Amino acid sequence: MTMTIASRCSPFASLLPFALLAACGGRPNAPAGGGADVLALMQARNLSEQDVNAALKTYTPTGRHDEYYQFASGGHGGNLIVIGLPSMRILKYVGVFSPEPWQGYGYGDQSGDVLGSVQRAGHTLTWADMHHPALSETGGDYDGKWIFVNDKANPRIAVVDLSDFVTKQIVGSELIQSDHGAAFVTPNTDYVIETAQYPAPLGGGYAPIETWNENYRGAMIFWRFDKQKGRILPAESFAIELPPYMQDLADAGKLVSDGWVYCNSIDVERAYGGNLEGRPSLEAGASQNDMDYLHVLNLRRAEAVAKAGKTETIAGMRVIRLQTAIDENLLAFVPEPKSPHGVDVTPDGTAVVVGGKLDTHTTVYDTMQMAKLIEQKQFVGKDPYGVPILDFQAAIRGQCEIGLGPLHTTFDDQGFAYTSVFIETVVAKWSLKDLKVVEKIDTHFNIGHLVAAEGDTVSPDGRFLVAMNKWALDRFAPVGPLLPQNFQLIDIAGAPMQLLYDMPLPLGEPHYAQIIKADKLKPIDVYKPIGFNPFTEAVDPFATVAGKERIERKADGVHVYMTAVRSHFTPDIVRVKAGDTVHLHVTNVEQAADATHGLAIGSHNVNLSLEPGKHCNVTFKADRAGVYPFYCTEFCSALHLEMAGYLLVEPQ
Ligand code: K7E
Ligand code: CUA
Repeated sequence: MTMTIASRCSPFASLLPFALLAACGGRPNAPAGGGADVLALMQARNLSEQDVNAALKTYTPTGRHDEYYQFASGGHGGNLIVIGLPSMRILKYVGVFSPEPWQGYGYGDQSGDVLGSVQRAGHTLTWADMHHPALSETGGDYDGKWIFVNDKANPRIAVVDLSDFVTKQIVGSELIQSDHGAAFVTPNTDYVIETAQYPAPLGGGYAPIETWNENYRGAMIFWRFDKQKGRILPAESFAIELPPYMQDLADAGKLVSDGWVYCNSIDVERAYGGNLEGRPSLEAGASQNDMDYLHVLNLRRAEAVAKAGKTETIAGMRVIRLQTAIDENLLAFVPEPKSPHGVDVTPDGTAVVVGGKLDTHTTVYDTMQMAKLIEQKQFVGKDPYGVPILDFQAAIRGQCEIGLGPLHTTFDDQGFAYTSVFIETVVAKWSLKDLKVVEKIDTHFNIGHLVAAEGDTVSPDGRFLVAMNKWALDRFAPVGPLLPQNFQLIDIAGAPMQLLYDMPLPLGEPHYAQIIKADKLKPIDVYKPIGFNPFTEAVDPFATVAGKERIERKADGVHVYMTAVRSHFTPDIVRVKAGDTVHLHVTNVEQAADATHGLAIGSHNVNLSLEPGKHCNVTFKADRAGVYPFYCTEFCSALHLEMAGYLLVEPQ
């Protein structure tokens, strides 16, 4: 029998969300079947009105695009995760600090040069501990052009180009041995900030840990970014030496506070562990004091000091020494409560919010007041290194009673701040006006970072917030002892906040993410003109034109000029001699969107992704005689399986 949706709806009408009621009322005679039998579905799947409401807010039908991109750090995976909001569908993993086979990233084309561009202590690095993505900004607002990410373990910064979602540059300095306060950009992306976390002798090298106070140091690097070139300019970058406290997160001032930089520190106790050597463990030693120091840096002045040459070059980096920073009045400290973590500048730039991990408050510092006190040199003391200290009470606007373990803060468009509260495992929404909590929502479980749509810009969007939870516990089907992290999408458009969606993140601890309006991005769909090399951003000198394919033996080896097109490689037989060095130059000569080919050569670790128009170069040694098939790794056409050939390595 056929029941109308209206008759099914009526007994539960009061339970139904608005959209369903509208459907019921609007189409009283809609036939059952398909998706019409909503109540039966709700009952069968044991879904509440709240569940259905959440589903309606996130479900994105086929062919419809998401309104926002979320760029999340891939944590240990060393790649960047691109997620659509509100659907929470993963759109891409971008290879950054780790090889990414699907993109051919790190497998021989020039991506290998990018991936391998920074070695540390003589080691090639194949992973990273990525923490904080930072979208490029113009006037304090995301401009959708680039995104920067850091590697905490092997201090590096990468530049990802959002025109093709490809990593174009990785830089790193031996000045520091770890980072955490990275990557953060200044409001016009003049600089990308990278701050060391664990003090060590500047520039590398050994010093006894007992000489921590004298020989160990922190530093903040300001990597100069050139928007024309889309590249960091190491030669124009500089650093500021800092005392051996563990500098934590940082943020750049904006609008009224543009030109200032704020950075937390932990371990002003200067504990360095030694729990088998008669000293307290690092963690116990580092949490003795009630206050650590918020670092306030005058970037404009630092820039001028660096320009005037008042620097010392250490490990190739121009460094403003600590004494110079003090003499030039470009660094001051303000006490901040117990083991601070997040430092987040408000959208209007007038305040900085700090969360103390062992505190129950967020502390709101007044940026203009601090600038005034520093300019007037109204200091109340000095640290052991002579850095001037501001009075805590004089520097703050107030504190908000949040709950136990506040970490990070993000903002909406209505004057509210949202703080992740780790120990209490909630998001606390509070008013920047009167510093009062208005609402809390549970997270599952133990939230780390959180991010609202464009929440760290001068013009947040509100609407959506994502809680990035460290623990997932029972939220997903069990997968063994190593659990994914849990991204929870929360609707913050109205009160109360509503949990919409749980998304497992199973490849590393993402830490931070940013959310940008989708229409700010204008990615290309093919490389133009044909033969374009994404890493040099020009037509490659070895680009191969259809009809000009050839194999040439030269002094440095055998050069193969190859094209790929549905559904063949030309040439499809490559003959070389054992011991030859082979230089393969492959151009995908297609311009149809999504007509991607791959090129894999067995036993030689050669794996290219050839998007339409793209050119790749790869060099490898054919050192062992044999017959090696090569083939296309993307199912590009009906005759994809036939898109293959042979590398014939003849004995000498
Ligand atoms: Cu995990 Cu920003 Cu590195 Cu906090 S950090 S949670
Ligand atoms: Cu080309 Cu499959």
